[in-house]
Amino acid sequence: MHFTSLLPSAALLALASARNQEIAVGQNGLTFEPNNIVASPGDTLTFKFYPRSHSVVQSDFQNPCQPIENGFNSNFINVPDGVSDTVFVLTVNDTRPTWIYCSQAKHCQAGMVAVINQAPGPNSLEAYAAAAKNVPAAGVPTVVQGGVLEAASAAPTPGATPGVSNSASAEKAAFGLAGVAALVAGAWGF
Ligand SMILES: [Cu+2]
Repeated sequence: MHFTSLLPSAALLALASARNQEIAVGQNGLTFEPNNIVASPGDTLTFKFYPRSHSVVQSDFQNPCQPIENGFNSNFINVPDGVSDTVFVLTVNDTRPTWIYCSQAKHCQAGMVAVINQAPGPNSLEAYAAAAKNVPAAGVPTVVQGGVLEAASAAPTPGATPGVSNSASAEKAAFGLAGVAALVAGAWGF
């Protein structure tokens, strides 16, 4: 086997192992569930919104409840009841800790925060939430970026990309890879 032929295979393997996780936004009070998310590069996170109006905004540890430049932002998703028809899909592209808050009113101060890939040490989700309590006002970015707002019916399904065991699942896997590639192309920058 030529070395050059190994590279596409490795890339395909990495994509084929990508997983999607769903995060409920505001389903049971001012919460992200789960709020301590562990994800690998290539994985997707699908945020589902519950009443009445919440957002998913990227922050950093040092400045809780404040957006970072070029960070992801879903804007407010208004949901009268039930669950939103719109979801916000993020593609994880590295393993660095990534901080999330809801920019609505004082939700961030009340603990509506989350982390992707929390690292061991003092920069814990608890420490972020504690610091958030003292923030006078949350920052409210207005440009949707860093992720994709899409119909819930079109969003990735939870779990692993299907294995290639027959022609039907092969088609499904190919579709999944195309979807992941499209999401990777739209992934947020740091
Ligand atoms: Cu909220």
